[in-house]
Amino acid sequence: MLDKVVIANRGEIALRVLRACHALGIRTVAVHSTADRNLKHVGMADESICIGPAPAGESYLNIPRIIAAAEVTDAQAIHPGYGFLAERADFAEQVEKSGFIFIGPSPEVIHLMGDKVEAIKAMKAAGVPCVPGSGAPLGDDIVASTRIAREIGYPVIIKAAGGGGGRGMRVVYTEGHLSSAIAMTRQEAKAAFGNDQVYMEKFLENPRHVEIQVLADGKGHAIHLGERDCSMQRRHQKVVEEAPAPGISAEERAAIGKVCVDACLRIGYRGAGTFEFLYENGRFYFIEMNTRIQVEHPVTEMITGIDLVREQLLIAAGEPLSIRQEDIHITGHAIECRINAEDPDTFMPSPGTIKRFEAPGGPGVRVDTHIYDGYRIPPNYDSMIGKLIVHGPDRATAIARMRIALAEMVVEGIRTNIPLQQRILADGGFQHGGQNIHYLEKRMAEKGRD
Ligand code: MV4
Repeated sequence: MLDKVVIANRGEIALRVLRACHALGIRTVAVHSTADRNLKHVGMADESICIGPAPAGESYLNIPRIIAAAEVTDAQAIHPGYGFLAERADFAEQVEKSGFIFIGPSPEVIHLMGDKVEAIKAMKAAGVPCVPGSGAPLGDDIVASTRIAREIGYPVIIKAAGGGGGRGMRVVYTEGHLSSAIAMTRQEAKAAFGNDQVYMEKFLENPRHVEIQVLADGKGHAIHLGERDCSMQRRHQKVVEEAPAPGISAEERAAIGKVCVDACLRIGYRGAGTFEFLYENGRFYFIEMNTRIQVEHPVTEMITGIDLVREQLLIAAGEPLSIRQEDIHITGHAIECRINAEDPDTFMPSPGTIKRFEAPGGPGVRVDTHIYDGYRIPPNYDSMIGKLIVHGPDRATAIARMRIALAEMVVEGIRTNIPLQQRILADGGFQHGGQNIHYLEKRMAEKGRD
């Protein structure tokens, strides 16, 4: 087993990783910026090291400082959490070259999934259903691109190979707009990602976002843990996630899950991972793979009883996966509401000092947060301050528990999106289930909002 892990992150996920380490008897090293000396996990870690000033570029993204922290503390491994360096192949490579274990897939696999065109090629070759598309970067020949778009059929979407997560995309409804859309997306992609490659897909107009969680040991064994529905989003930021996805049958789950497991084995995947799909008219279309633990992993943990961060640590320690697919049983329904320090109407960040925090409780309620009474939220980072997760025997019970938990939760001193979450949970369309990725923004655009 590992004996000491550097947690290269902050906030609730750093605390989540620390707890998983301590549960396995692994000592922890917290690395933090000067703005983060008072983070909850920093006080709980066996050791802590300040790695730089508040701006992430000089601290949480400072690769030499993080590797130096592992060296001076004689740690064996580095857990990247999500965001920051979690999907940087160059970071994973430098961690390994410095003699440490990167808790995640190999640098080669991270690199493969970072190039969306290469990722789609690899997945298609592994039998994963993808969106009809160019299957390759678009060339400079507009005649060739026009032919591809006609074959696919309008509308099409132009995406940056170096993008992902909603960055660098443009929808094209008619041939007259194709050439300029390609040129503009290419130009933006070059500026934003240093990679001007773009590709084309059929634009699915009303899909849901359904993703499959996998675990693989890199030794020939992989499993899936079912799906999550993350369609409740605003500007590519997920707001509410749930598992299982409403309306997905056990047969559909088993079939798409097996496809993902087989793909993991084919590409030599190791660790926790997520296959992102668009789901429309009963069909799954792969769009991207995430090579990290995700924010919304707790809903999967609640319905499977599997501790995903524990499994990440065991896999990184070289243990073969001890869970077989037959051991995975989905029980009940789980919902996660992201709690953000932001104005519930304008979405402007609302950093500041937490004057009072009361966590909700009761059966099936889980609170993943690093906030406490008197904690000051710095203005330098993401506005997510925690996650409220509930589990119940069925979806209606989970919704009822979430509404009570949101009502119980007290966060004073800053503004939060708790009122928005209350409105979503009270919404008839949400309660019906199975809404598409546009539902929340459309609903919010309607005046009255209830
Ligand atoms: C799409 C799409 C429709 N058709 N691709 C946005 C995030 C990135 N991961 C991919 N995204 C989309 N790709 C095709 N071919 C619609 C979206 C999309 C979206 C996807 C998931 C969750 C929210 C979204 C919001 C807007 C657009």
